[in-house]
Amino acid sequence: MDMEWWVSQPKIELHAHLNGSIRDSTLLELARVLGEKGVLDIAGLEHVIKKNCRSLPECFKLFDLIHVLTTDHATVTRITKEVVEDFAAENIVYLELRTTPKKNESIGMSKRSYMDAVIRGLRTVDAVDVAFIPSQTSSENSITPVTGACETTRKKIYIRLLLSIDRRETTAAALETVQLALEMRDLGVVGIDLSGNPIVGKWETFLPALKFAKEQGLLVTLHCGEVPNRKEIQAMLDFVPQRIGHACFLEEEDWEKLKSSKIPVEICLTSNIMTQTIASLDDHHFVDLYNMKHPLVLCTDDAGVFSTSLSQEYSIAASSFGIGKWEMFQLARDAIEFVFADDTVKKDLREIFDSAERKLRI
Ligand code: 6MZ
Repeated sequence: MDMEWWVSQPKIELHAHLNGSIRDSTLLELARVLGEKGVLDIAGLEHVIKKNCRSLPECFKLFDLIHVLTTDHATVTRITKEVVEDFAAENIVYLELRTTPKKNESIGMSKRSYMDAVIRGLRTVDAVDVAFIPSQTSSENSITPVTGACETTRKKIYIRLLLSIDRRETTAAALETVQLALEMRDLGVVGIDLSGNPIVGKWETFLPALKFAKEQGLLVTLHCGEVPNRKEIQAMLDFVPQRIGHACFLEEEDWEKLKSSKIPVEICLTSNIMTQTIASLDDHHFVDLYNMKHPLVLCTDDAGVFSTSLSQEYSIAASSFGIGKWEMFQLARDAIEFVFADDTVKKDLREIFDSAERKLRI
């Protein structure tokens, strides 16, 4: 089956990091601008950005570099807009975009102003209808599509935001992010993610913030088992988050716990292979989870950093695991049940999939 097919089917993206999803061309442009200003030595930088396969530690070095390039308000707004346009262009109908609110006092950036820049980006997307991002004057939960482009070429995309806690952060910083998420609920923030370099930081540091988030009704997803860390994996599963990402290094007992808990897993095939977290697709836990009908959703993780797209992830899963068109369509549709948005959005998404099923004649 060709890529055109995977692009044409509606899809749901639940694990996408904003700064990992930036277009290569934008990153290179930003690097060149800083290079010309003498702020950055760009010798070899293009090679780093264009490199195709990097280990997990190399990835986190790259993220530090990306953050140097992107962490000012105007750039955050720009990349948000571009990332949403890119996802919408390949028929993602619901996107949960996650990002780590950042502070940079030297340029007057607070976690709140960083997030305001993200929201501005969402409001300026002009190729699509961004649904459910309330405008300043609208009341909570009102649907306010951002309009401006020609109706016939428009696609509709629902966006929700997750605020990420970086594993480098302190308990106080993590609590600040949760507090911010609560303040921004009216602006499409629905939950909290725990991410960052998995060999950095301790579970106990983040637990108070994650517990607080849960108590306040925010939904939580955790990067779980990206490296072998038995104690942490067990503690994460005992926390019973609403979803987990990756789940690569679970041992037998953890699998049992995961399977009986029915916690949905965000699967990022290319990311796992590129970072050498999983040796080959033949060894990927997708197969086992899929065969036993465990809730799972295919995601990109960092479409820019790993040069992939959600359509490509669908294509890879279908060809590597021998799954047919109809089954892949159902896999995408099943993800509606794991989104962090409310029932009205879920109902709308079901209708979108029903209508696509009729049109595509699967
Ligand atoms: C863990 C990851 C990640 O938040 O600046 N991030 N954390 N594992 C991964 N798998 C490879 N990919 C990305 O987006 C970039 C940040 O997301 C997290 C890292 O903290 C990275 O710095 P934002 O928008």
